[in-house]
Amino acid sequence: MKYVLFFLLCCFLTACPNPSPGPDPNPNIKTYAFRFTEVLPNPDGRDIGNEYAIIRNISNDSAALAGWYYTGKEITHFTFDNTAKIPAGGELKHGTGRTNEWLNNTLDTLRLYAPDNVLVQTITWANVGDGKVIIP
Ligand SMILES: [Ca+2]
Repeated sequence: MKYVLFFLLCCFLTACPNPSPGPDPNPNIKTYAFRFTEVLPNPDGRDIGNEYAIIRNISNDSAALAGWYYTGKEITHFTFDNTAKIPAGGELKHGTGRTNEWLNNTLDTLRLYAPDNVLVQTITWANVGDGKVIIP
């Protein structure tokens, strides 16, 4: 009986996963410069013209936003054509001048893609209250 228990214990220890953290599942994603850092889908008062998303250069170098794009429920595809470089840590407030509602209040998902079509970030919200800022 002791040998059976010892055998089972060895099998259990062998089958246990390694407790140390494994490699990042997608280490390349860290090399992409931009992320949404703040989204206001449902501003107080009128939504049109007041919704916004802030996109930040999180890298250590200036980077061009041109070619980056995002998708959402209300806007199927928007490509940034800003050719000016954004400095490291710099931000762009996007969307405040839009003439239509482009961020759904009840359920939406923004997906940010790099110019090489890699999905870099996904932000989802539901039933967001008036004036509530989403910080991913
Ligand atoms: Ca809205």
